[in-house]
Amino acid sequence: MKTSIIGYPRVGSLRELKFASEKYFKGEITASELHRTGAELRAAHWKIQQENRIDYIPSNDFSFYDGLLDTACLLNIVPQRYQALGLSPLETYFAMARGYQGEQGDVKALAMKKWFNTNYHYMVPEIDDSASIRLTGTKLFDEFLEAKQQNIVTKPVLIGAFTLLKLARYTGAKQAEDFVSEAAEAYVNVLKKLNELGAEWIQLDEPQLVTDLSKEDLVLFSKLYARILPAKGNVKVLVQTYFGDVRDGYRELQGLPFDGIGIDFVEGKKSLDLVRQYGFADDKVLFAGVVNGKNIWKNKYKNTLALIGELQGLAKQLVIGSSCSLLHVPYSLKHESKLSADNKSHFSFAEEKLREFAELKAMLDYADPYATETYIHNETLFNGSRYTVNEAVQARTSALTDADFTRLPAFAEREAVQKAKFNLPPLPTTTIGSFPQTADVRANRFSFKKGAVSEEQYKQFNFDKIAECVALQEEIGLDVLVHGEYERNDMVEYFGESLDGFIFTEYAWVQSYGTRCVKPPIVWGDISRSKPMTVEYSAYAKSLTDKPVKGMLTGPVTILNWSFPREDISLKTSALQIALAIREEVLDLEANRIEIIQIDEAALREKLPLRKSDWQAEYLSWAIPAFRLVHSGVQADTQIHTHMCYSQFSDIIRDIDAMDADVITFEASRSDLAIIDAINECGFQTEVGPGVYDIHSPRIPSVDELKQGLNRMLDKIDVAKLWVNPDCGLKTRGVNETWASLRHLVQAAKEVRATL
Ligand code: THG
Ligand code: ZN
Repeated sequence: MKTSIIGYPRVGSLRELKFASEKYFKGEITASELHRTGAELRAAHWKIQQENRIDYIPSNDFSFYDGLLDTACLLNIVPQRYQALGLSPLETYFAMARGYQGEQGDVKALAMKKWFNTNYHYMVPEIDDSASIRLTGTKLFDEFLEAKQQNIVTKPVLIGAFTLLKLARYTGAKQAEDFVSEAAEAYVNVLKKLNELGAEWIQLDEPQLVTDLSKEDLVLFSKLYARILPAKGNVKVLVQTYFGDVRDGYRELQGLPFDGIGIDFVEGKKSLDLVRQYGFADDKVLFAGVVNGKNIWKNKYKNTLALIGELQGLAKQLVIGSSCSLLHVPYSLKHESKLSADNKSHFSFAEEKLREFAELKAMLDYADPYATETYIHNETLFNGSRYTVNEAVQARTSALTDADFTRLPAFAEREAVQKAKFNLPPLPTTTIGSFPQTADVRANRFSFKKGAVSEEQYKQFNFDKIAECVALQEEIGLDVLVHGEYERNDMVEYFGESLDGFIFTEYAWVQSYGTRCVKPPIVWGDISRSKPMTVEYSAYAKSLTDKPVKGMLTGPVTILNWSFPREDISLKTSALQIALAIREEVLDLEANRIEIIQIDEAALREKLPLRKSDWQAEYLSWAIPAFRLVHSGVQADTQIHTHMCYSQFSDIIRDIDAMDADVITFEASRSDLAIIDAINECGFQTEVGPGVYDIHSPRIPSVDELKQGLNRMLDKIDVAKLWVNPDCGLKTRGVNETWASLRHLVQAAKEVRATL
């Protein structure tokens, strides 16, 4: 049995690429030193795949920032404003990724978006009417040759033409359809070049195929490949899909002259049925994703062998592989010194997944794989429950009734009570919660973790920061204050660390975008709260001011979405357990005079299923109630806020309103005023704070521009419902720009109020 990997993580097991890139950005190392780090990582990654006898080892899965950005650069999709900077190719690439401010000019970065249903972000290629899509780059070929020099004939990978054209943003009149011939020609030239270099296969990633496809989409796909595939020559073309099944395009895929089709049998609910029903062409290789590329749990060989057994009967040529790129899992367990042996025995990160392929391959060489020691050992791992059980928690989640999900009195009555109580001016001003995590804040946390400062010293430092932050917020005249979240690393890590049922790693980093990584907590058992998590800091902030102070919590859906979930119980059950734990925190905050409580659901939109038909049944039907469960126990005069980071939720606007928060703040400062129209049209009851400026940039917005923004919002939104705030937390911003921007924000609100 042959094995294939779709892609491997690239940041390095100790985040070597992140540190090298950041040094390069600061001018501390040269471009060639950065290239050397890249080459070392690639060599190490190829070698370990080779050691595990992987037959189809990918190349060009490496990236200095993002694979779709690499594809855009390979194919000359570089907007004029970046070309005009006159920088080197590497510098132009980073200008697109991160923006550029310097002697050559001042341009913003390309937009960034979530990669399908993952926590990874890609850079959105931008295509204007003057764009000329053609093969101009060499990265794909360079890395193929680099591996070849190391005696490894790789399978180069590239994002396919369909996914590229669908994910790009069109800034002129031309649309995807207008670029079919150019794009096809560019991929034809890629194939020609790979023929010259002696490549055996190319993997074209087409994850867009697992989304709901229209007739036009299928026409676009077929047109592109009808032009590209005749140029194959001696190179075999694998069209690789992942993150779901290809129910809308299965027959088109079978009908086109692809040599291999990659299908995900882990996340693809209908994948097996499709192959059973329509068969699989004898002249094509089925690259079957049978080992989960997103979870961190050991593969259960019993199930995988059964699946492989059935697939062998359905497809004449079969290769097994990961369900998606291993980019979405951490590197390796080898650096983890604090996890118990028992914990570790159940985990499989990228390196351990390679080992699983080596084992599957070895087992399948035996007439009876089920008699192998490898198999028997694997089975013992799944005997009995591995997870920590908390019967009280299970009893509480199963005893929930409708009343637990319903806050009373209803919104309109609460709104009146709260207006009378808080007596805030019209257009009240606030922030999303976090303030700059400056070097001293990080250093304090780091010293505490290392044991260099005591818990008292650690806390005192944070208290001093809070005092400074509250005083400044009062001085500039914000209406609803926050404590600043100096005690938190990542918001999900923070709550995970404070709750029972999660466990933590030291090095299990997963790339989120560019050089930025997250270290998701792992759900290891039933979740509960043994002690208050945020009350001390919020109560301290409240003791310093007469203004309302917002308590800051992360909601159950976001905590779960940004963790590695357990797989023996439903996501719904885990979400309800987390919701009950956060609910206790909400009630404790309320008991400690915190009258406004924000429960962030930053990631609610992100895990909305890729297919519309799954939205309600698989997700919203439990995600929205889980949020309601958190706050349904508070008094009418406690005000519940929530915050969402991705404002593309026009399509689920009613579900958002059904979260039944009192106020929602969200990102809206970019061109995205569509959401304001949606709010206007659906009779949204929740009060809203669409961000009036973009915190993802260091730019300080002027008072005039903020006033204009507010006035535009007032055209559509009732003044009694509108809040004034930045579009997200200020954690990644600098101190000076933060306070300058907030001063302008308060000033703008005051000037607009005066005109009401
Ligand atoms: N937390 C988690 N996931 C997220 C976000 C988050 N996904 C979406 C979005 N926010 C991603 N944004 C970021 C922003 C900053 C960082 C990571 C993801 C970041 N990471 C540090 C780094 O890579 O240097 C490491 C984190 C740390 O030092 O604690 O800055 O907010 N879970
Ligand atoms: Zn946000």
